[in-house]
Amino acid sequence: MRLFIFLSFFFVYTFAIRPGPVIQASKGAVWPKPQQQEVSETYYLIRPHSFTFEAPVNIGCPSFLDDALTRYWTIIATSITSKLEETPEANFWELDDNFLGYLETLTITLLGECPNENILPELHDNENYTLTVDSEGAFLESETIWGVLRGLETFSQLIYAEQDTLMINTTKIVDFPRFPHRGFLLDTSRHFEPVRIILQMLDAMAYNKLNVFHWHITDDHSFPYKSRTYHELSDKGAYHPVSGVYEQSDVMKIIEYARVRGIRVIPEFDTPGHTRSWGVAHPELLTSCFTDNVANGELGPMDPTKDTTYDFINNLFTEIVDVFPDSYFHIGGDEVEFDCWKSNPDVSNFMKQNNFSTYEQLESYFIQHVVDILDNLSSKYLVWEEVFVNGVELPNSTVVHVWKDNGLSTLNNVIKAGKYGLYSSCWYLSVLHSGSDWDAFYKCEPGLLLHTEEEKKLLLGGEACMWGEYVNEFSVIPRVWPRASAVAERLWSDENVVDISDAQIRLEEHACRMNKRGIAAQPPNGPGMCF
Ligand code: CP6
Repeated sequence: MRLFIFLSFFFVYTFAIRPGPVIQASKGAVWPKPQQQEVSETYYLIRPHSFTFEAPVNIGCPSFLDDALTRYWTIIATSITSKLEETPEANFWELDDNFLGYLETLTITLLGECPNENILPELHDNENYTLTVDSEGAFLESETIWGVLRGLETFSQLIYAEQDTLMINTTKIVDFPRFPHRGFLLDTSRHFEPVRIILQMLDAMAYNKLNVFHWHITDDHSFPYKSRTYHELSDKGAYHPVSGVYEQSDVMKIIEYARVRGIRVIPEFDTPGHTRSWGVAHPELLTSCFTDNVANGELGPMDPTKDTTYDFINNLFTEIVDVFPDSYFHIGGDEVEFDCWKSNPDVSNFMKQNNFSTYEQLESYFIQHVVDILDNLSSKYLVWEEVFVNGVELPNSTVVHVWKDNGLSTLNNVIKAGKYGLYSSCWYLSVLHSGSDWDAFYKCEPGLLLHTEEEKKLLLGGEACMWGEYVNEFSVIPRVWPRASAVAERLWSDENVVDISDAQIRLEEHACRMNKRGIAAQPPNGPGMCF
């Protein structure tokens, strides 16, 4: 009977005349595509409630692996509805030569040492893993807990629902990321995004093997970070002093939630431009703008001429480096508007005294101070491309974040100068095209101009950027997912993984999979339905 029902579904869906073409989803395909995978026709069934992980927890490894196993057990157990508690009738499946029986466990082996409980994810962590499902069972091996996390995600994606049971095909996967920095930027200044939205973003990032949350936390429009040192910044500069701020406890929660998923949190406090919100509580930080040599009441970028500006930044950044444990800090430096500086007579005098002939030199003078502050705090940093282009002296640990149109040549210059490069020019989630637009993100290749191995090593990866002007808590998740998944595959998978029609089928499944896990991803390919 079961066979009959199954075949009739198959017949109806495959051969019946349908009203219009629909992209069929794959089943149990992995997104982002693993570096190497062989799949065969033999399969196991899984009874989710008796399925177990056999893992290094037993030998006293960090409890966060334990938490990861609970998370993935829940994902697997809830990926299909109620009927599952009943044991599927074995008789039917046993008719099938490809049926290997029930998979009861995934055996996880941590090949390297079990790390300290408080270990943080870092740039250049080893995330490699191998995953084998064969007639002997299922086995996940990795040198590191980061690789175990990536392998668990892959394992959970291999399992698919068929009728009212869970299945997994035999397969052999050898996997590792192409790039070490696979980021997602979220702007929480143009619109405030509640903590629960950020936590969901981190879940979705883990489902896509993205490993850096770039938190563009402040900008012109609001200052939602509640500082211990200068709480007036958010008291006055946030949209709301209570409901529009991230408390210290919120920040801790986000960092920890990310950490146990193998995601770094890099804060950005953008200066000297994009700082209008700082000026609500501290107008003295910003440059007064003049009209016809009279102050007109408007404020521009930070005032680069005053020592007090740098003292303030030093105090605030000392706190930030303490609060955010990642060894990198994004110090911004983008889109500085010069009109206000040009209008201000004190700035003009300061430029004469220092023999600056261009405003780029003044901007560099400012950033050089910020860079010195970070060097003193032993923090490494990322900067937007302008900082490099303007010729600020930067140590080789600096990451230059390329964002402007035609960024490939800038990226090439960055790397030729021996600096690390990070790419975002083609990955603006705020830029919309009608219909399906993930393929443009997917087709973008950041490594085109790089040839030697040395050059390729300096390209750390990229980030999908969600600027916040036109998204709020109600729209940001479907705006980002699954469009950012296209970027995630470009950054994880081999550069030869460029087949759009293969990606389309897998992305269809992946978006549905995210939906099942509670992520409000939008449909990537037009008409269809998730099963
Ligand atoms: N905000 C900040 C922005 C942008 C940048 N920095 C931006 C610029 C151009 C586009 C999208 C976003 N909104 N702080 C540039 C890095 Cl198209």
